[in-house]
Amino acid sequence: MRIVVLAGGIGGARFLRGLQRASPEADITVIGNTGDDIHLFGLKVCPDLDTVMYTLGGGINEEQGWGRTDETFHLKEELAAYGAGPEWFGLGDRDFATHIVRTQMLSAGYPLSAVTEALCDRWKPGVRLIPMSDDRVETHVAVTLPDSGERRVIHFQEYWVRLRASVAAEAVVPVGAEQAKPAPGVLEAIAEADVILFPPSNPVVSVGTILAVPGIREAIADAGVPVVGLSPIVGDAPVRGMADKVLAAVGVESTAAAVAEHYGSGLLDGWLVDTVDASAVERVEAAGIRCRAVPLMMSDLDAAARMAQEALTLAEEVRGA
Ligand code: FO1
Repeated sequence: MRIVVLAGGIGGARFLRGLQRASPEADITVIGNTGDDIHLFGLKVCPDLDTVMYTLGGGINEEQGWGRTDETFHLKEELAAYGAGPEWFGLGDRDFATHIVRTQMLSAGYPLSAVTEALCDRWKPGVRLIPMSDDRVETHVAVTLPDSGERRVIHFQEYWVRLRASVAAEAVVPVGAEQAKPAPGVLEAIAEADVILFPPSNPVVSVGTILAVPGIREAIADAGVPVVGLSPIVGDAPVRGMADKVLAAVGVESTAAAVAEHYGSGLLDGWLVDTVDASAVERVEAAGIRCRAVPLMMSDLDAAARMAQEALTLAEEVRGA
């Protein structure tokens, strides 16, 4: 079975580990979000691609869900000693190697998709990881700074890491998305998929950014195969991260049903909500999206595998409908 997954960071990566366990024979292509990318110290950092690559490749810092295991921060300390900022983004020594190799290859003219393939040769994640685009897309957030009251547009990473999403996101803009083209292999993977999954990633800055690349949303809507998503919101709050903050920016309430409606029945055929949101099933089905309430907390690999299996089961129900 060919499965295409639109993945963001931590939630998407953990779901993928469960999907591999649930469907070990499946041929999985991951379309990775690159809107979180940031250029630091002359290097291109791709947080969501690296989180998928490290998580499935066995190198992830498990508690954090990002960055490497057994990290040291000598480079970070030395850079800070020179006053070379920013200091708020925690790049570890092992992680720096990934960004150096990536930036070297990009500078030699390789597209991000080829670079990602080369990095995955080392990590062997067991999926094909393709960036949503080879073109530069960087999500920025409009905020009103708490101390000065000044309105600023800042990089997503500054909003998420430095400000801890502590202020309202007044607008979320994937800069460059309109001009971006799907990376080689993205549209082909969607066209050849037997099922397409939206994991519990951030519906605005992760899955939403991937869908903002012209051609991807249309390809999924026209794929003619079941598209099933899993709610990243459980009990009106995001399981992890700050999805509620950016959902507010796009006028979507932080509920499992509202996220399904946000994706829309033109895109989604099925939607899994957590058992605590069982009351949402009726509203989602009224929106023309088949809905089931199942446990959605990825407390461990077995739980993630059960969720993935539920999504595949719902996809078959939808296919047969
Ligand atoms: N998240 C943090 O909360 N603090 C950090 O210092 C931080 C550093 C970092 C370095 C590399 C990387 O790939 C990810 C990193 N992240 C950090 C996570 C990152 O902000 C998120 O993983 C995604 O951008 C959102 O999913």
